[in-house]
Amino acid sequence: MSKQFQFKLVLLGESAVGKSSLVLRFVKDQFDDYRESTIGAAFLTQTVTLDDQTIVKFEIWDTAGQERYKAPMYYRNANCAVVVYDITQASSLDKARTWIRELQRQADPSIVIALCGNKTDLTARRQITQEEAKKYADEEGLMWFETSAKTGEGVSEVFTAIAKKLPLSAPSSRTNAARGTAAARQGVDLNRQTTTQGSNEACNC
Ligand SMILES: Nc1nc2c(ncn2[C@@H]2O[C@H](COP(=O)(O)OP(=O)(O)O)[C@@H](O)[C@H]2O)c(=O)[nH]1
Ligand SMILES: [Mg+2]
Repeated sequence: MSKQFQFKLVLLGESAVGKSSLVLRFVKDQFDDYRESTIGAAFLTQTVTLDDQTIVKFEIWDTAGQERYKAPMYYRNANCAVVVYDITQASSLDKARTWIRELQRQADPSIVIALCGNKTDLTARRQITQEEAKKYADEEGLMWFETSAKTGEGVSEVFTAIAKKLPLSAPSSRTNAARGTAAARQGVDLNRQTTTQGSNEACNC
């Protein structure tokens, strides 16, 4: 019999770096060039099967820039965070560093943080080298990836690697299950406060 583990994941990063597009690619394997920007935050779920025995379910909170002051509600109790930058926008890595500093100070100390450089299909416009981003990630002890939500390159690898890094041992899985329940409750509250979509079935993000 397989075991399912549930974790809360939050996406953070400057506006337009491709957070919603990464989620759409991961959850529905789709990409939309002309998608509307996220209002409030969107909530989706997706599972990753690690092996016959182990399924990791992500509760994904996709945040939007306008909701900056509400961000702590989304990263509080998060088990993992994907901080996204756009490899064609140098300023977006600065913004990612700011998010990471905030997570390191304010989020759960055990949070797994992945830094993700998106839009690798736009190589001709690259402003952030792999070396620069990787060096920073190594210094801070972060996981580091590059992706293209447009082509799908590297996207599932981000979530699979995070799933493998999360603690799945018996004691911590109980903790995480408890956190999952708390996150679900928090989700209900957030739905009232924002224009959050309630589930991936209803989500147009
Ligand atoms: N070329 C390219 N465009 C992307 C990629 N990911 C997102 N975009 C585009 O970038 C814009 C912003 O994406 P969005 O997902 O809304 O960013 P968010 O504000 O961070 O959620 C949209 O026009 C997307 O189509 C990518 O990997 N490659
Ligand atoms: Mg968005």
